[in-house]
Amino acid sequence: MFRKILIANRGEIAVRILRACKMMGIKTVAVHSVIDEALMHVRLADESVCIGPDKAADSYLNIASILSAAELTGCDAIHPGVGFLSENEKFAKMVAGHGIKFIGPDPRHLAEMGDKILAKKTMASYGVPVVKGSNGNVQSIDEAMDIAEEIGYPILFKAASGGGGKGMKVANSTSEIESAFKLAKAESKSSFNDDTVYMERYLQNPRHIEVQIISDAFGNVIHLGERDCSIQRNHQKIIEEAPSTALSHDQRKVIGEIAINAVKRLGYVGVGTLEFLYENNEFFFMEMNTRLQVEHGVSEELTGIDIVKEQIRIASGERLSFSQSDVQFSGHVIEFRINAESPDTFLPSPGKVDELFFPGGNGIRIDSHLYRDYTVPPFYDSLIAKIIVHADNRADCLSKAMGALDELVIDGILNTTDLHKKLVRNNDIILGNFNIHWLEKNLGGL
Ligand code: MV4
Repeated sequence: MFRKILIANRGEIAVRILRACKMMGIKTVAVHSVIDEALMHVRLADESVCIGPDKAADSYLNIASILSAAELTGCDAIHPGVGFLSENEKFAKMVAGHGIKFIGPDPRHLAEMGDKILAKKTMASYGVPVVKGSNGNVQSIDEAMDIAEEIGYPILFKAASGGGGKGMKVANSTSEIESAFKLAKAESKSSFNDDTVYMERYLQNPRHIEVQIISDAFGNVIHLGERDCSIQRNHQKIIEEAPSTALSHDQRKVIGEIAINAVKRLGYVGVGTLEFLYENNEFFFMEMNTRLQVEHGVSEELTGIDIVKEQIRIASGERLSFSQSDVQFSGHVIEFRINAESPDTFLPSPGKVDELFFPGGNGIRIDSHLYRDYTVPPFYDSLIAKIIVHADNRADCLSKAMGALDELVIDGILNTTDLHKKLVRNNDIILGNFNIHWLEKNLGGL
């Protein structure tokens, strides 16, 4: 097992990783930007190193600086957390080149799944269902017209280097192809410095369903069920839950087996998530996230499995400590993301936390780096806490969440608690009647 892990991240996820390390008897090194000196996990870590100025590009994305910190403190592994360098092939390779273990998959899988066209082709070849489309990059407007005729409208242009919705443009008819194609290409170029785009049939009202998988280097692959992440705005997830109200027992089994088979065929080692769109009882593979995810705690509470601990064990060459038949799914879990944002406009609201009280009790988990008098800086992601609620069934989970959200006090900065208080009382949410567009369509009337 590793002796000392450098946590190349900040905020709540850095605290989460630090907790796993402490439990496993592994020493921790926190790295932080200048303004982040007083972060909770920096206080809790065995050692800390300032890696640069406040801008993420100069600190949390500064590969040379992070590698120096790891060398200086004698770390034998680096956990990249979520976002930042977690899916960066070059970083993973450089970490390995320094004789340090990157806690994540092989760089070749970061590259393969990072290229959305290649990821889709690979998954389709393994029998994973995908949306009908161009099967590769689209070069010209004429070609786009021909493909659209074949697959039918509406169609969607997507960026090959994309993810997070950037570079996506819908065309509802022949007349919209030219502008959609050009806009998608221009946006892809400016966002990813790559104007390669491809086409798919546009699914109009799908759910976002993702499957958590874990696999070791000995060919053992298990899934921890699905998470429904349909409640989102602007490609930012707001609520995640498991199990999804949209799936039957049989559909859950089918998608779990599809995910396991794909991961086995890939030869993928580590934790990961396969993202699907789900519409009219059909799954369509979208992307694979080759890292830990913010919402991993939902699956942890549902199954009792510590995903971060397993991730670290697997990276150090150990076997999965359980098999699929050991995985028990118990009750219902909903995660509420608390962001330092206005609950109405979603504009960031950095500043000092004047008063803080977190709810508690049976089945309430709080993952957060906040403390009273902490100042939320304006430079990074606005996630400040995750309230993860577990109960025997969905109705109890929602009523428990109402109580927990009413107990929660975060004063001094605007945050999304009030939005969640409305959501847990909303009829569509209570009935499970929603898709990926629900929140944006209903925000005005909440
Ligand atoms: C789609 C789609 C509809 N049809 N693909 C958005 C980001 C990227 N990961 C995939 N995305 C979508 N792909 C087809 N063929 C709709 C979306 C989409 C979306 C997907 C998941 C969660 C939220 C979303 C919000 C808008 C659009």
